[in-house]
Amino acid sequence: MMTNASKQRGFPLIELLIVIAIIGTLAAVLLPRILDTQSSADQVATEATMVRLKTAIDKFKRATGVCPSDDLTYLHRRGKKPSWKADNGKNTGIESLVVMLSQNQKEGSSLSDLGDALVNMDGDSHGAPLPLLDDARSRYEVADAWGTPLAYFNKLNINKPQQMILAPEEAVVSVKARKRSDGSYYGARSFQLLSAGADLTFGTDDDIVWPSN
Ligand SMILES: [Ca+2]
Ligand SMILES: [Ca+2]
Ligand SMILES: [Ca+2]
Repeated sequence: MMTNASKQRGFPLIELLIVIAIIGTLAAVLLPRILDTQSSADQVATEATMVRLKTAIDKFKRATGVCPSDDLTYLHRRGKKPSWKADNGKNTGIESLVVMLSQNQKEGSSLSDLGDALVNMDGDSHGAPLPLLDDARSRYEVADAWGTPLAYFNKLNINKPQQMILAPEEAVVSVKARKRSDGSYYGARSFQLLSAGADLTFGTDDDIVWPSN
């Protein structure tokens, strides 16, 4: 036969279970929102970096008539033999953009203030200083807010996949420029910047593309 004492001991347990259930429900409701807020802040930061690069590309285009190359060849074509090291074939598009923009003030723009957004995931070296980048010799990429290097395609090579290393020691992935639903490339007449987005993977729905229309 159940005593009054054992009945009373039962109530706190039920209350505890109810409290746990409430906390669990709250966490289930609020956590995705908190993560969403962080994710959209990262998206805004990534778009700001892209706008920043777009502004620099526009300046380069006004001064030279072309968009920066994505294969480190543009200065070759102008007869200026660069003293930098040969390309290792990885992350070359975005590296080429950084190099082109960092040659001189007339055509380019200092990217030094990008700070932590300047990464070198394939660990290569430029071999010569970049005048507008604090004499950096690392062959930098520009990363999105999640730390993944952006992809940069010049219109001339927009249909060529690029080989990229997205984090140190990771395998090489092939990255394609993003297409609209009608099959045309975003930026087909100029250039395309592409972020892998929150899932850190290129070619998925959360990728962020510039130009975006
Ligand atoms: Ca490289
Ligand atoms: Ca690099
Ligand atoms: Ca993605």
